[in-house]
Amino acid sequence: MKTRAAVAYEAGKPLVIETVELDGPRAGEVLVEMKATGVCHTDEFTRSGADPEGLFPVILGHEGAGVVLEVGAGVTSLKPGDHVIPLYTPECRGCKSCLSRKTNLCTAIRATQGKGLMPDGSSRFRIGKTPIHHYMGCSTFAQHSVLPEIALARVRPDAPFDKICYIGCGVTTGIGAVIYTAKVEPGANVVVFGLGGIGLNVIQGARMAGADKIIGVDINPAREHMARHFGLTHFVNPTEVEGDLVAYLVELTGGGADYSFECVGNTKLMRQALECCHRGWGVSVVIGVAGSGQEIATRPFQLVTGRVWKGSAFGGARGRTDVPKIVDWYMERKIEIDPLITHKLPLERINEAFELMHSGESIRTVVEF
Ligand code: NAD
Ligand code: AHE
Ligand code: ZN
Repeated sequence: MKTRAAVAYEAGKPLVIETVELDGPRAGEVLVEMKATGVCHTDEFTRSGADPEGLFPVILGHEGAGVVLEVGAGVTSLKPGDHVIPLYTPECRGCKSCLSRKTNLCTAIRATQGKGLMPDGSSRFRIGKTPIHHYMGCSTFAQHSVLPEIALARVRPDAPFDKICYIGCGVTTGIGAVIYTAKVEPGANVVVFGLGGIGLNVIQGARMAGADKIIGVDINPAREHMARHFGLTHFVNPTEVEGDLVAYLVELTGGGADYSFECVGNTKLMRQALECCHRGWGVSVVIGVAGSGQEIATRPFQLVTGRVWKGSAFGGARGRTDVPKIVDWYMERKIEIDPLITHKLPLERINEAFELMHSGESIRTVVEF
């Protein structure tokens, strides 16, 4: 079949709207009609050329929601008409990682996914004879995409696509990092670096968990208002802090944060996030992804004295199990999404979403098909 997609031909260049050929679903695969997709900073990370795993040409996008049109042989858990959210972290429920119950990082198809291919080692997308890479197993910047059955969460049909697409990455990553990865407890003091599409969901998760102080650090002063709406108690603009930011945060938290979260992708901030944690028990969670060649550093003393450095991918959530629950939370008004979707665009204008991200005007832009 033919479908419309935004194709990234080269690192650092705008996406190009094209008609592409899409082959139907093979065994264990599902054809999805995408209804909406968010644009996450990770799409920009790869588009820009900073991603060491980046491949071109590619159809980016990993924050979608849509409807099943067709299923391949052997697919049992989904049928045409089902509403689904694509999962860049699949859940096969049979690999060593899924069975361990220690991680959400299913390894069933990670090797081919990282090469921009379906699990059988081929691509379903092409233009003429040129194959186009899949992205994070999702490629939601296309009106239709083919995904493995294990990479789709079935969700309730009354949930609006233009909001729940954000649960495909940002909402789950932010809230999940608080409740599944860090397991923040009531009364904890929390520091969040970066109050964008992820950090604001960390704030929302911290409030749900019953945190006491929820401190947000961002160089964009416009972020304070939205963050307060989601539960922020103290806003810190590092450009206005006299002296050392870490010392300032330790003082503000009465000895150090119980939990901190880095939601920018800046290795200097990752160090500050660790070092502002409380001696003896503070846990710092790295969420931001940093470009090729970048490394984190700290004095081993920081760890010897009891601070813990952790990472979180997709908020530690098990996609097929947890994503439908998070959709329920949204529908039951236990979590809020609507104010975070600051812009909506048609696919033809998707490049404007990256401009809005860079200028700091948008929190999330959603593209509707
Ligand atoms: P975003 O662009 O919406 O937000 C980034 C925020 O960081 C902005 O508010 C910006 O003003 C702020 N910022 C920039 N430089 C700063 C500085 N020096 N000090 C303080 N604040 C600063 O991005 P996002 O979509 O929220 O993504 C954040 C990061 O998380 C990115 O690196 C993204 O790739 C990553 N991410 C990781 C996962 C995961 O599973 N681990 C999932 C989604 C996104
Ligand atoms: N390709 C990058 C890794 C990027 C990364 O860490 N991605 C996160 C999701 S970001 C979503 O917005 C993730 O899930 N990582 C686990 C995994 O298996 O990729 C690089 O640096 O090589
Ligand atoms: Zn993302």
